[in-house]
Amino acid sequence: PAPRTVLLTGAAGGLGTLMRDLLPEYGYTLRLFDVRPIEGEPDAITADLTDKEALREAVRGVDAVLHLAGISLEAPFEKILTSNIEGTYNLYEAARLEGVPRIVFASSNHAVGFTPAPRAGTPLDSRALIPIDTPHRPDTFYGLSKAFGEDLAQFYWDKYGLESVSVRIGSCFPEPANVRMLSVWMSPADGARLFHAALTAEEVGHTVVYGSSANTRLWWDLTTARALGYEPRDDSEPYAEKLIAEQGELDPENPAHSHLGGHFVNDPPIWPY
Ligand code: NAI
Ligand code: 15L
Repeated sequence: PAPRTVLLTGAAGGLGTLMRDLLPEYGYTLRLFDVRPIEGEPDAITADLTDKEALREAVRGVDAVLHLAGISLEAPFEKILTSNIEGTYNLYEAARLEGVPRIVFASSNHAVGFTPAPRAGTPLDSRALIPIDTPHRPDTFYGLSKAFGEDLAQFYWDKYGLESVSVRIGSCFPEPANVRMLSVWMSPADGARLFHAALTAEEVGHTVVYGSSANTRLWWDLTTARALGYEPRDDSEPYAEKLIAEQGELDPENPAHSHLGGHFVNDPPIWPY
């Protein structure tokens, strides 16, 4: 049966706000969780992922969790450790203890960000799309935390039978903002379609999928996402002409253009100070 009540962590964030608008159309009742209060949502749970008691209470009785909370960009390792590594562990442990059967985990392209991007300009069907079983190649401490989250999801499935779908999201924003995003963009409407599929598909065990629309310039293989029942309807191509006119084509000599993770591969680590 389709899960009805879903705990949405990170509900105050960009993606959380988009999903608060879009997911109720699929029949879900959302329970909201974020460390930041959400205006107009008096019932939202305002708590940190470090608060194990709050998490136990938040997951109690839900049919599934859509776990979007965490630091969403590169940050000092200590912060990533607390919010993304320990925080995701705390969520999984709360879900196990409360018998929640499934978590949909917002992983990221940055778990595999150092993977070379398929050559731009090659026709779609002859392009070597990045396979889902490509090795982890994190491009940041942030990406490393997503690789950890995927392994944690696998572990909780193998050890405890708690199911997960890890979605390696590309760029989920209302519009693609640069030429790289033409290849990895996920429209918010397709994002809702994919999360719905991940929440409802039967017997997922731990499934890893890429999260994007059916872009003409797609870089990766959507087979495992489609196997969940996901049918993307959008394509970034209508944005291509304008973005390329403004920014130029991707430069194969620039590591930030020639790797999946974009500028994350070039950015220096952020050290504590
Ligand atoms: P965001 O930064 O706008 O939202 C993240 C939310 O998590 C924020 O509201 C923040 O307050 C909350 N949060 C952070 N640390 C927390 C903690 N310790 N306890 C409780 N709440 C905490 O990020 P966005 O764009 O909405 O992304 C959502 C998730 O999807 C993140 O996990 C991100 O890594 C992942 N993702 C997003 C992509 C995108 O294109 N938007 C691409 C790939 C992954
Ligand atoms: C991510 O993982 C980030 O959370 C998001 O803000 C974007 O930077 C996205 O990846 C991307 O690669 O475009």
